[in-house]
Amino acid sequence: MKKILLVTTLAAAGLCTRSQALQVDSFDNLSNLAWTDQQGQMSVDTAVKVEGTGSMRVDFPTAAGAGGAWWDDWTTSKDFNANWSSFSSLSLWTKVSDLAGTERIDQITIWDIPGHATRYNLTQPTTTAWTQFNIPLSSFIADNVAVDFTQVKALQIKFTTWDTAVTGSSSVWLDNMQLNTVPEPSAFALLGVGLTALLKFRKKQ
Ligand SMILES: [Ca+2]
Repeated sequence: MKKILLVTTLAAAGLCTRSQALQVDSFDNLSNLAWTDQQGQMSVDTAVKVEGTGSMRVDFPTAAGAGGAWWDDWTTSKDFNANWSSFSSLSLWTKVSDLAGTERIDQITIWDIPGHATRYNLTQPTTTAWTQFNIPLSSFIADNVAVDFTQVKALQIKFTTWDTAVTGSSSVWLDNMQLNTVPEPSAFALLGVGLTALLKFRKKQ
């Protein structure tokens, strides 16, 4: 009886944590990127990656100076589904070459078709290892009017901090950006909970 209970509970737990993801960009190539305000040097790194055949790498030259900002943009005509309303979070992997400077992914901005912006500021990294951020879409803060997630137009990523000097000779990597759904209990998971309750009831009898 205990074995049945354990198997049922494990099956329910496994199904409860299942979620779906839609890849926004693999960064195996840079064809989906429209790179503006470019001062860093962007390339595909086929050696340092967490997914597929490569990651996006941005190298910051010493001469970049202060006040620089680096952006790359997607548009709905290129890569991702404009309707994000069924997704709950945006995840990405990032890595920095060192912790001495401020070079990193600093801010992500989502724009809708009417032109409203909502932003999320990432925290300063504490490790040079690959780190995954999984950002709830509800954690993005709108500039003024709330963004309509049924008609997302563009995604912008700002590298390094605004109005802060670039220390130079640093690199930032970005890989495997995905949209994720909220894990929801499936019918099998609910069945598992029901069976568990039934087993407990029988045990009491
Ligand atoms: Ca990749």
